[in-house]
Amino acid sequence: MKETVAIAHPNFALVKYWGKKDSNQNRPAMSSISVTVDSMISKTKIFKNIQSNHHQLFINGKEESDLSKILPPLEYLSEFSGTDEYLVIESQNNFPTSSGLASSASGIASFVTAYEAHYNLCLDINHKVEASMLGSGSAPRSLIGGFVFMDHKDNYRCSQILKEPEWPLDVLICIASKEPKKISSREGMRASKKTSPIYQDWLDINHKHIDLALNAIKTKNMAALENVAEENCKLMHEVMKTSIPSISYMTDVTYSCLSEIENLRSLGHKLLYTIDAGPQVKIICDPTSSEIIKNRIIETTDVIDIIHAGIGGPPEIINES
Ligand code: 2P0
Repeated sequence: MKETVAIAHPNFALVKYWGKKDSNQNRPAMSSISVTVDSMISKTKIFKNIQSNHHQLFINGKEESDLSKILPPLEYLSEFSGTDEYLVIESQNNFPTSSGLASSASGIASFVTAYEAHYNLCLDINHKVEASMLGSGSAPRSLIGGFVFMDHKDNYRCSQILKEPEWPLDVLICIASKEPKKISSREGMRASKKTSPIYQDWLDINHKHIDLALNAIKTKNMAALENVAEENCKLMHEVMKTSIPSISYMTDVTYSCLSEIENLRSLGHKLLYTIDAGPQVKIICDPTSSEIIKNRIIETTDVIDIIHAGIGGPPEIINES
């Protein structure tokens, strides 16, 4: 029986998406910019389900009862394949799932890539963006390697700002906890849009942050990228905090990483941090500083682990024999 396997990498936003324009179509209310990382992988295998007459999704070997993220992309793509086959979808992550490490983005991007190849569809990027976005608003960015811009003013067009080898930075993912998050991004975004008094300010500043980050990336200006990415990150977490109920994904371990980052900066290391919907701290730095930064964070904080990644590429089909 035909099986198709694809891999995709997570991406971390430097200008973030937090809030939807339209929940039904899962459309972000703002543009975003991200970096795709290489060592973290979602691997998704699909094949025809001959055992039952419904789709089945397994994540890390466990069958999921909630198919709400996978069915919308699947239904969208089945318009192109013209098939009403039921599928088994087996997805595995080599990193903690649902804990602020963008497993939805890489999981959905790997599924869309596998589906396209399984049915020989040759979709253009805009259709793959549309399919991925129906599953997760950050997933289209994982369809592309390097630094990626998702433009909400141009129908969510996703484009590459720099290819992965063009600015060879390292990404250190400091794992503060492997527990799944208690409030999903979806619930959190809903609460922020409805209740945060600074949600409108967050929307209003998006355009400025996008311009600053685009310019910083194109000119490979680490200091300028640090300023805009950290300001954007702090503002998103302030939007979360001022929501009702107040949302906080950070823990004491997160804060101790931030304090060590300031120490490292005062020693002259070039680095920036970002934090998403989870307690993990992602550090982007010059590769010459990676080992020192890693050792210092391990020595001075209670992080469980640090994943050492580089800038990643687009999804790939892999043959498993
Ligand atoms: C981002 N995050 O831009 C932001 C920053 C988390 C914080 O996109 O509801 O899993 O499936 O569209 O994409 C995480 O949210 O949410 C996210 P849905 P998603 O990376």
